[in-house]
Amino acid sequence: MLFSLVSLLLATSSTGSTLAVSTPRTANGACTTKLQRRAWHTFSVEEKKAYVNADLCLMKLPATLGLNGTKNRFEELQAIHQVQSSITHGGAFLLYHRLLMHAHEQLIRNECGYTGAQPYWDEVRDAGNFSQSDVLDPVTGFGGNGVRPNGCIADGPFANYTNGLGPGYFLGDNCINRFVNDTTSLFASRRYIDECYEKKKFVEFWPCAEMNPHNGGHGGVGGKMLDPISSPGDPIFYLHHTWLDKVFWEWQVLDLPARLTDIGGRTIQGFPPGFGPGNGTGPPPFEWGGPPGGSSAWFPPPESFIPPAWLPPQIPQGNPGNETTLTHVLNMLGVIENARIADVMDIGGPLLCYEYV
Ligand SMILES: [Cu+2]
Repeated sequence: MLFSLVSLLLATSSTGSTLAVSTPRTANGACTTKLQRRAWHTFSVEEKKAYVNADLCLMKLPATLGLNGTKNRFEELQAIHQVQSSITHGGAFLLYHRLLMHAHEQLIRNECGYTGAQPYWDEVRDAGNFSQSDVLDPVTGFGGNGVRPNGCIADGPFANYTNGLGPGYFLGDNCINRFVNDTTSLFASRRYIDECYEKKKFVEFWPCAEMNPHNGGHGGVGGKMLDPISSPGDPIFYLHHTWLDKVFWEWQVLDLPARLTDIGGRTIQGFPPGFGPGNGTGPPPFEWGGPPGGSSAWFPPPESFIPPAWLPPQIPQGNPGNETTLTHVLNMLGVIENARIADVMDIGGPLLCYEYV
């Protein structure tokens, strides 16, 4: 599988932090005013415009951290994902992406004047019918399907954006491309989420969530979204992973407080035994091993998954062992402060301060 290639050796240097978290909270650290994260389809036209404009703003703000290939703040967020892909898709997967969504929310609020919360894509609502989703609306959404053969999007607010990262680990100008696949988007259906909610332990839940609910969203959009290394180059990534965070939080809520400390799984990328493409437990091997359903949908070329020489040395993970723990450090490369997994297990404080409505 492609991902076994990329999990060979990667990582990056640890850097300091540049942004303070500005969520209101009391002196003892409890959060008081929670940001209300809502579904995209409930946003008014004005709210949608404000959010899209905030992402366009990030794409214009100059990069400041010296991360390879980045020219703006939007790409600095993308670089966090690109250079750490092999160590952020194991047991830390859900927590790392939770913090990355928070980082995006902080940047658009602190640097681009956005006053709302990070929206999510209610993918169950659109499962099997991604092509008609509000998210892909060419006027009020993120633009529609791409145009073959390259799949570059040709309408919407991001049609003219030139992304500096990807495919895979490659650096260089490329478009945001999509190959929307309604059949693959069926893996975003409620039944697959309900299956995961049956799981009692985190070590069973996270691979279940990553398998169908997560991959259904990536594969249903296709193109850059299907790139396991540089997918945050499509702004839809943030709506998708905020949705997955909601799915994760709702599983946690089923058994609180126990699920505020339940963690585990391999520290490096890889499904545990019994999970994974090709063994009958999940969808076709898209994202992790090839195009959805073996269709002709674009998938990054295999050579783009070979870790390049410019990747910095291994990130200190806080727990160098094989098992993901609460002290595992989630490295944000200076875009926001690093956090430990223990800091992001609860979305209601003290570090994070939001709720899903
Ligand atoms: Cu993902």
